[in-house]
Amino acid sequence: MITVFSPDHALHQSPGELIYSEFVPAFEKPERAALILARVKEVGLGEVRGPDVFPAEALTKIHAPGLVNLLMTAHEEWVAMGRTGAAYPYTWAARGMRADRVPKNLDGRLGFYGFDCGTPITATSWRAIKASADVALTGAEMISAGERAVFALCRPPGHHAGSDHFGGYCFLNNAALAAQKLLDDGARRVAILDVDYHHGNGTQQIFYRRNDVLVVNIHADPDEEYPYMLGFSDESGEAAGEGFNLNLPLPWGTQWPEWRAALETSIARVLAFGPDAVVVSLGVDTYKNDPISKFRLESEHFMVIGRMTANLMKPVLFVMEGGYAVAEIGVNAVNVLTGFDDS
Ligand code: SS9
Ligand code: ZN
Repeated sequence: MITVFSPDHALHQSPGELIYSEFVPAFEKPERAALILARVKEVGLGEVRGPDVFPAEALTKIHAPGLVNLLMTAHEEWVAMGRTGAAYPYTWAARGMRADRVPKNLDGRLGFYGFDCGTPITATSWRAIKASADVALTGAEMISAGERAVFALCRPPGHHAGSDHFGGYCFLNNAALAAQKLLDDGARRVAILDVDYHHGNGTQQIFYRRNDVLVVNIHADPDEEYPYMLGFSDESGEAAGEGFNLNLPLPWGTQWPEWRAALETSIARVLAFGPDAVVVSLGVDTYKNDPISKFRLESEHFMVIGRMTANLMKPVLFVMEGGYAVAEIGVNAVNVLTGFDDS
């Protein structure tokens, strides 16, 4: 299968994140994409191409213009205020505060649109964020043009980013942008299957009231795990979207047999929906050695995930999300793709 990749991903480099009173090196780092690309080449997965460049309107079909504008300009404003380093929020919107009024002050706006302190904006972040979105949109365009499967090697990831919020190392929701593009190109229904260890809260929020995009998530139980405040099994969609959201939370320590059973359930739901295309939000942080996750999948299991996805017999766009066991990330991510291709 063809891989879409942009070297501009490396322009986003988080200086670090504050965890348990310590400022630690970022888990979401450029080596991740570099090692996945190296593995794509090593196994001869297929051609690697760059993205096309899409207009801002492709982004604002999914995201609030105020969010897009903040991502573009926050660091410039940060520097204009005499500050150095990356732009981090330090205050956040809570229930009872104004949601109808965007703060004027930069710190207010970072907190209004941001939802965690691990997702900083540097001087060159926007170029990487835009390139990542373009990679996903290009992949979608290729699926619309008749490709059976495409790998969008996105970085930074996207599934935690909602219509008007960024966080969880995510700025724009690459998978959601791709799904919307598939619909705009003529697909009647698109399913998003999110296999990242963390719940894709952004993707769920974006499509929660819609019935043209089915969102299915297999992830760590938010009672125990980030993002804590979304991803429970009783969230099934709202209004026209009722019944078009499926959450399959699993406990810390989940091993392959239980995870695989959740994938079987997901695949049955996707098939019942009857989509014209499927977007897989491909996180490999379900791996046993992932430094921030607590599932126990082994490298060989990623190949089975690819095989089971191929059994859907639908066009599939793989969009890279998380995975922080950097040494093994290439093997794990590409195992999914070779598993798909060999089926
Ligand atoms: C780790 C903090 C987790 C967010 C994780 C986002 C994963 C994106 N102790 N911070 S796939
Ligand atoms: Zn994740």
